[in-house]
Formats: sequence, C-alpha cells, structure tokens
Amino acid sequence: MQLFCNPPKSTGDEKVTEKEFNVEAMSIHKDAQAMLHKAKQEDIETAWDRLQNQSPQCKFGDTGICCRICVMGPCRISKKAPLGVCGADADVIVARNFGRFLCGGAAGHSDHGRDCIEALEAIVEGKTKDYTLANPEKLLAVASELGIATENRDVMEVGRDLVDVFYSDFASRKKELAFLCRVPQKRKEKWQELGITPRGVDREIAEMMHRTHMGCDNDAPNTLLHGARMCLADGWGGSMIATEISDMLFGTPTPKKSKVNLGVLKKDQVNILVHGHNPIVSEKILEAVNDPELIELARSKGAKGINLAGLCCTGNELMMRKGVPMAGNHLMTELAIVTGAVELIVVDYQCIMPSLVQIGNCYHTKMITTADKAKFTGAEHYKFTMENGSAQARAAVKLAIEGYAVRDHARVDIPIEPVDILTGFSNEAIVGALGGSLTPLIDAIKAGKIRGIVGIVGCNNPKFKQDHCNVTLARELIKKDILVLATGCVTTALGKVGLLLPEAIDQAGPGLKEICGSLGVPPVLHVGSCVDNARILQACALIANELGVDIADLPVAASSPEWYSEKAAAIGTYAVASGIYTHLGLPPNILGSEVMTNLAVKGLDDVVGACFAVEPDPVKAATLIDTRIKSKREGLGLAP
Ligand code: CUV
Ligand code: SF4
Repeated sequence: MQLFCNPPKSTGDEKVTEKEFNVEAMSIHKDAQAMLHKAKQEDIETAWDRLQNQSPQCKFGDTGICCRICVMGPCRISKKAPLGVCGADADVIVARNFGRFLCGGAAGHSDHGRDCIEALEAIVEGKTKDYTLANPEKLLAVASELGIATENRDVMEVGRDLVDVFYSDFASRKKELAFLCRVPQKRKEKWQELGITPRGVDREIAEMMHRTHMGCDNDAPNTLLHGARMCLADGWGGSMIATEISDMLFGTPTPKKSKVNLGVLKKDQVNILVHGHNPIVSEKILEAVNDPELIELARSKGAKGINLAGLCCTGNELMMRKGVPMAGNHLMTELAIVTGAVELIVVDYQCIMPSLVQIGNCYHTKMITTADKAKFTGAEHYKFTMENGSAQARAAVKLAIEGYAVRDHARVDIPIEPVDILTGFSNEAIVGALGGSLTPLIDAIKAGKIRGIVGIVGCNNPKFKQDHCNVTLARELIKKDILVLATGCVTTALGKVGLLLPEAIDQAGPGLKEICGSLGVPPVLHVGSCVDNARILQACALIANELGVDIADLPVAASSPEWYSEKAAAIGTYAVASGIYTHLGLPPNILGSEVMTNLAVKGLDDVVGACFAVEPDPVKAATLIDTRIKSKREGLGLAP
C-alpha cells in the first residue's frame, strides 16, 4: 500500500533536501507560510514540493511541440527532426495541442452549464422537492430578454420554454447562441465576417476535437480561429447559462459582508469545506449545516457547532449569494487540511487536486465526491441528484460530525484571524448601487475619474509566489484609477490583503477613491466565480451598447496573473475574441510556434481587435494595461 504521509523522496534529488526552505518565497500570506512550515514538520508533501520534484520540466511539452495525437508518434520537433512522422510542423502541432487545451476548458465550464439546465428542468417539470426557484424574477427577466413570452404565463411554464432554448444552445441546430442578443452589433458583425459566430456549444467543442485529429485542420491560424469560436461558445453560452441559472435557483448576489483566510476555520466546531464549482451541491451542504437537529448532534459529540467554509469557485458562489466565509484559493486547498481542523471536504468537480485525498489521510479529514464524472480514488462517493440532494447533504454532514470525535486536537493549528470583505457585486447589484442605471459609471469613465475597468481573474500556480502577482497587479491598477473586478481564486488573494473592503479606497487614485468612496464600495469588486466572468462580458456589452461602440473600443482589459488551468485559457480566449485585451502572467504552451505566438500577442489584434500580453512582472503588466486603456480612451475622444 502506498504511504500517504512521509512520501518517498524522489530519487537522486539532492536539490529537494538541500534547497533552503523559504516560505516567504512560496506565498505572500501568513496563513500559507505557517501551514507550509507545519506541512514540512509533519513531512507532508504539497504542490510546491511536487513542482520541485517535477523540475526541470520537459521543454518539448512546455513549448507545445510534443505531439501524441496518433501512434505513428509520439513526435517531438527539433532542429534535427522539424516534422512529425505525418509531416506536421511545429505550428500545426502547437495549434492542435492548444486547440485541445482550450477544448478542455470550454467543455468544463459548459458541462457545468448543462448541469444547471438539468437542475432548472427538474424544477420546472416538478421533478424535485429538494430544489426550488429562489428567484423567479430573474427567470422571467432572462426569458423575456431571449424573446420568450412571459405575460400572464405561469413562471414554471415560461421556465420550460427557457430550458428548451438553453438545451438547443448546446446542440447543432441553432445558427447562433441565444445570449448573442446581448452582444453589440459591431462585435457580431466582426464574428460573422471572420466566420466565428458561436453556434451550438457542444458543436464547437466536438468540431475542435475533429479538426485536431490527424489529417484535418493543418493550418495553425485556422485552428486558432476555431478556438476563438469555441471559447465564445463557452463565455456567451455555457458559462453565461451557468451563471444565469444559478441566480434563478439560488438568488442574484447582493452586497454582503463575509470573511476570508484559514482563520475562518473554528477550533471548537465541526469544520466542513466545500470545493469545486457548481452551487447545486454546496447550497445543499449549506442548508444541512444549518439544520438544528444536526447542530444538536454535533453538540452531543462535543463540538460547539458546525462551521462551513468555501474553497475556490463553489466557495465564491456561496460567498456571493449567502456570505459563507472563504477558507482559501487553489494553493490553499492542501494547506487547509494541514490545519488539522477539517473534518470533511465535499467536492463536485474541477480544480480539485487529487492530493487532497492523500493529505486528508494524514489527518482525520474525509473527502466526499458527489458527481459521477469526478470520482477520486480513496474518497467516499455520495452521488448527488436533483432528487436526493438534501438527504445526501445531511448524510455528508453526519459523516463530518462523526469525524470531529476522532480529531486530534493536539495537531490543530489555525494560524490567523480572518479578514473582513465585502462581496456580492452582480451586475444587478452594481446597477442598484449606482441608483438604477449604468449612467453614473459611464459618466465617471468619461470624466476620467474611473479611467478603465479590468477583470483580474483565475488561479494560483506554484510557479509563482502565491498571490504576489494577483495582489500587486490589483494594487497598481487601482492606484491608476482603474476599477478592478475580481472573480475566481483572485478574489481570495485580494480579500486576504484587505482590497475587498471600502477602506481600500485609500490605496486608490483620487478619482476612483472619490467614486467608490461616495458609493461606499471597495475599489475592487467581487463579481463571482470563474463562470461568472460571463457577468463581466455582459457588463462590457451593456457599456458598449450604451455608448454605441464595440467592446474592443472600451477602456477595459482582463488579466490572469497566476493562471494554470485549461478553463483559464478558455476564459482568456473568449475575452480576446470578445475584444478585450488580456494579460497573462505566464504563456500557454505555444512558444514552440512562431506563428501561434505572434498571433496570440499581436496578430489577433488586427483580426479580433484584441490580443494577449504575457508579462510575469505585475508592475510591468500594470503599465501595459494602462497604456492600452489610455489608447482606448483616446480612441473614444476621452482624456487619457
Ligand atoms: Ni475556475 S480560479 S483554480 S477554482 S480555474 Fe480553478 Fe475556479 Fe482557477 Fe480557481
Ligand atoms: Fe506525429 Fe503527426 Fe501522429 Fe502527431 S499526428 S503523433 S505529428 S505522426
């Protein structure tokens, strides 16, 4: 049997033992640093250790020039062998690899969206008692936006029509996605001209797999263009559907207070973490932890109560809507277990490190999986369905309560006090805060008080000092009077250093300080999870439509400073294809192709009106973004 603690050191690897263990170089956060020390003392391996064991990483893979698409290969491109067995060159191989990389991301978000449609369907068809429509107003609003008759109709009946529209967005029969009604006319014309109007979500994903089969699309720019179309189907399709349905089921987020960092764990309570992406599971766990019977059961086992906290995106979903505190982002998921205070992690899918099972085994921490499509060897599987969600959630919470009885209190270390944050800035909430329309925001942009808007989104990656780039970029931008919108794991990064509090306006430039100060909001607004980047797309479209321009004309940008996932690449690609200049802290695995690299960081600008910028240094990245915003402002006839 494999030992989970005291893992075998990789062989011949003196570097690991000799290397100075410098937690300050690994993360900017005190809670992470303390837990990295604890992990070291307890001989528990983390992502940082494993990255080192994997180093140096394969150059062929890193630059995207290793092809495993057929078994005449694998082929790797070098000076000596510039073509694969089939004749594919570096450009084709990189384009195919990147196409499939984006495909994984678009599929992830979109399959999550499909799960949301199935949930909505179960509700409107009366097939579930466990889930309800918390927000019928949103259902009616979205339906009428999509051209479905709502007047004098039962909301469930309207909902059935809406479900049909959403399902057909996944199929091949539609000409274009339903939510393209939100896209500014100029942008839609650009997509038509390029032949990249997104049709059905599944169609674009399947077509990418087809195109990248041996012997199909052997023209790198053409493959990349389809990548853009497929990612647009994610952003304006799968992700947008996921966000809108989640609002219908669980409520549209409104501003509320919450707390972040490992200090949200409670020494004397049963601690349960939810991790993954889809609120359909985590919302049920939230209900169960508030069940008086279960709280009583926890008390009978010596705990003071049951404490729920979030990780990653499902944490963002619960925080935005219900104010549930956030224990940490991607690189904190392992370290949360190292506190020794976690009884249970309940997961659905995406971004869940398999190592959590291994580290859980070093403590009393159990992991429960809930989706048949995301099982983890060593975890317990409690399949969640629309019919059994409440019962499964109660069973999960009971398992956690039993776990408290065997917790080794001597090993518990919760190293920090939590930090307050303000969350819940859906577009509806932002418009509400502005007094009912976007006009005050647009006026502030015109007057140069808010010079631009940047979404900082995405992950952690142990190749960077955790959250250093995420936080530094946000600080630099707000100094320059640029409003920051945060989603995904960046949220926790910025929350932990106090940037999600109204007091953070003291770090902002004078214009942003004035506007946010008068509204009582932070200079960094938390707008949700990764699929909620669709909210940012919608906000850009609303502003562009108000001004009668294309999204590419707006003084806006996106950034993912510490990204790692296929999904983050898909988000970046739909942002660029939507006309939003997008900064990445590190490049995707495409540098082995000059054609692909040049297109990504330059050529796309002429094609779709935006491109990527790759810059690991967050201060330099802020300058790049600022320069772009200046030029867009000038293009609109505004002072830079
Ligand atoms: Ni998508 S933001 S690690 S969990 S994709 Fe996952 Fe949200 Fe990055 Fe964080
Ligand atoms: Fe090699 Fe071509 Fe097969 Fe790729 S598709 S593995 S380059 S032969």
